[in-house]
This record gives sequence, structure tokens and C-alpha cells, in this order.
Amino acid sequence: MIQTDILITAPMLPTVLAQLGKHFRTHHLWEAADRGEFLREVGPHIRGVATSTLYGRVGEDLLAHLPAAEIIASFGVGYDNIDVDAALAHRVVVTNTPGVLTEETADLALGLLLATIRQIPAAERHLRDGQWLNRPFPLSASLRGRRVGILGLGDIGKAVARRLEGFAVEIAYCGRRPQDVPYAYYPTPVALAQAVDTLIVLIPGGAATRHVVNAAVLEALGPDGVLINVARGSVVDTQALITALREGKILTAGLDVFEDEPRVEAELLDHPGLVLLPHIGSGSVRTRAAMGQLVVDNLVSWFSGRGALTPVAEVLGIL
Ligand code: 8YV
Repeated sequence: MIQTDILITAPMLPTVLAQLGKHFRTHHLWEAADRGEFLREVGPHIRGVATSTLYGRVGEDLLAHLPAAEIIASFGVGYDNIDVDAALAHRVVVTNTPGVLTEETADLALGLLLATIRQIPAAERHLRDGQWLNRPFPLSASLRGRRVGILGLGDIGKAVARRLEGFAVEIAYCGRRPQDVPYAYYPTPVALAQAVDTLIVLIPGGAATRHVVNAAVLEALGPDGVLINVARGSVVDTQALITALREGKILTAGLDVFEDEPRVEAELLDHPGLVLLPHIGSGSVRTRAAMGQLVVDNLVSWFSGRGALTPVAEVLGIL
């Protein structure tokens, strides 16, 4: 047993908590009646942190209590919930959970795309409400003949593109640089939006990508435009999206993520044509277990002297 003190900031899967408890001396921050007092007491002993978006952002205010911290293992591939600059200033390594959720999230992106274009949730409501007895469900838009743009061709973007190949649609993408792929490249989000009528957002969140999908991008997508976001709510300017929907500048949207989760803007909730999901991209039992396992494995590997398994890109420079 490695007697290393680990701070767990927010509830995690019972299997993950059990494993962390087996390997380490764990401290549950979310159970503390007085967080300040708890951190003053255990903070100086903490060498590792396990966290997730459920906690909120890990930054200077928490790190200042953890002078002996060496590693933050975050649950999720996106790590905009960690102030990486602050972590690096404290010489704390940050890990995320890439890879294990790629295919699951790509599956959900395709499900959301089809549900949005073919209006599957509204059609089901029509049946359940007994409306089918009165009239057929209205005809929907179609995926046929669409040009689909992927904003952010990382691992998940590529997994989405592979699936789209099977749907016989044109595929284009925008990213920092062209890649060796058989899809058309556009250097800016507006150029991509001009070239396509369906946009799937897959770039990471954070300050650098805030509101990248703005009024100009939505206008460029056009009146048949469909926006799908399974990345981060912060990437889309929600007010611009609400305006674009109201003014018919785009057709509809399917959103799994929101700017102020779990709160969702009333104007989005009131719009019957939108498909809105509660951030379930990676949310299967199997995939969440794999993500949790990777949190455990990163901590165990680090404290066994074998290094971090999946450090985030910014950290690779200091290792
Ligand atoms: C999780 C995610 O919902 O991996 C990510 O970046 O957004 C999702 O897999 C989230 O991290 C849960 O805390």
C-alpha cells in the first residue's frame, strides 16, 4: 500500500473511489462541512488530486492549499476545468482521459445529428401524445446531399468523419493545420461554414476557443444550416445562436453541451425543433468506467515512479 494522500474533489464512480481508496489515503473534499478548514488541515499532505467537471475549475485558489501536490488527474478528455498555467507554475502535472471516450462520443455525435435533422425526439413525442391518430408527423429535413463540416479534426473529429463516410455525405474540416486526410480543408470557421450546411463542433473549450462559433459563422452556415455541438458550450455564442434560430439564419441545432451547464437558456428550451441533451457524449457505463480507470491508472503510475500515462499537451514540455 502506497501511503500517499490524495484529494478527491467531487464524487466519482463507486468503483473508482474504491480503487483510489485501495491504493491511497483518500480525502473527500465534497463531504467536508467546512472546506476551508478541511483544506488547511489535509492540504499540506496532499500529493495528488483526482477531479472532474463536477467540482468546477481547479485553479490557484485550490492549488495554494496544496504545496506538496505533484499531479492532478482529471476525469474527461477536455481539461478546461483545470487552470493548466497555474498548475505548471506550481510544477504540478495534469492528466486527462483521452482515447477511451473517442468512439462513444463520436457515436453520440452521429445520433444527435440524425435525431436533429430527422426530428426523431419530436416525432416520438407526436406518437406518445396520440397526435399520430389525428395527422401524420410533418416531413423533416434530410441528411441526404448535405455537406458536413467538422470544426476540430482531433481524435473525436476523425472518428466522426469515419462514421460520416458510411453516410455518403461530403466531408470538410477546419483546424489549426491541414492534415493528411481525404477531406477538404478550410483554414477558418467562417470559410468552413460557407462551404458546408452542417457544422459539427469538436474543438476543445477554454479561453482560446470561446465563442468561435459566432454570428458570422452561423450566418455563413445559411438557412438550411444545422449546428451540432458535442464539445463545449463555451465554443458557441449562445445569444448569437438564439438570434440566428429566431431569424431563420440557420435551420436548427442539436446540443449536448451548454455555456452554463446544467442550466439551459429558456429560449433554447422553448424551441421545439432543437434537440437538447444533458452532456451525455461519453455517458455510458462502459466508457465512464474506462475514464475512471484511467484516472486511477495515472495516479498509480505516477506514484509508482513510472510517470503520468496521459499528460496533457502543455505538460509534456516540463516532463
Ligand atoms: C464528461 C467530457 O462528461 O471528456 C470530456 O471532456 O466532457 C465528458 O466526457 C465530463 O468530463 C464529465 O465530468
